Amino acid sequence: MKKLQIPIWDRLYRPDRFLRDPKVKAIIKVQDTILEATRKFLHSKGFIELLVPVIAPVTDPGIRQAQFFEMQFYNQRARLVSSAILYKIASMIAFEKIYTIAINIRKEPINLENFDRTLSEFRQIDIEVKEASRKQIQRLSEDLIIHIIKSVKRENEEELKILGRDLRTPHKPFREYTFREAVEFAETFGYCIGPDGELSRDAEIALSKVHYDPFWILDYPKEVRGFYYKEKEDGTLLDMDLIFPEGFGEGASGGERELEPVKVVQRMRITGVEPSEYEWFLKVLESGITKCSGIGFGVERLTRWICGLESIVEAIPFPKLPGYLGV
Ligand code: ASN
Repeated sequence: MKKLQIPIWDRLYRPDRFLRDPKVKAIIKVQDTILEATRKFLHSKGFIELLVPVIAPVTDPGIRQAQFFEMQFYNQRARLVSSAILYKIASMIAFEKIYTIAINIRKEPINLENFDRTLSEFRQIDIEVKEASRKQIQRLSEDLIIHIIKSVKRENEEELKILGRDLRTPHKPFREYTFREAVEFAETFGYCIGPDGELSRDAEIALSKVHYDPFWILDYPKEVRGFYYKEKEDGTLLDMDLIFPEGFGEGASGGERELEPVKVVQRMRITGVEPSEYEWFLKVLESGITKCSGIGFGVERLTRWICGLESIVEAIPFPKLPGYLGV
């Protein structure tokens, strides 16, 4: 990973100082290729782009230690949307394959350690497919990642040279670990599960450092993830995280959805969510969606990995860091 070229405070508050920098321009051009390649690939597979809101009465509660930003929308209490998940699932009423490049806003804890990969405002390439299994979404994601990398290598030779990034095209299928196996692997490096039941950030980075291709972690425990993932008989979830290699860590998460209203309400209760707040979403489920699966890739995390950047701050032109509004 390359050391941050421009001080963090300039990146937040002085675009006049950094926007002309050749490295910054190179990153933004690579990001443009990533977005264009994503849209081209998904359209070629029959996906349509769905626009989703930024303000809503409720949003995705499965955002781990982060909280929501609340706001007043006329005389109603509203939230800034933390993930497109509810809208992706709702769209399955009418569509087979959708994607959205959605803005996600999360009140992440202010923690200087997180500045390498956590933003309060970021984008996700969110994908949802009717009748698809988790496995099908994994294969689609691998093809998408490989397509993006090949496009960047073809179109951004000069930019990659400026960034000093030697980008390797990954081989598919990507390696898979269950959450249990990943924990056991991390234990061999001296890490254990954090108090929140998740692999700690350091454990995940340690695993990421010993891989040269992205890899999957499957079957997270049901207590630590959102109510929208389907539970298996052994009590783990039909979900997955995609971990980028070389120490870049988590880059995407998704899974097969729980769509049976009774089970969704049960899972809401387990994860401390009040079902009455999600009435509209439960009505959507009651109207009948049989099966769907999806995934969301963090655009800035993908950019960070592809460009080989030390900090996520460099992977977005006008960053919003936890606690720092910037410009
Ligand atoms: N994008 C994730 C998914 O598709 C959900 C999330 O962002 N919390 O499952």
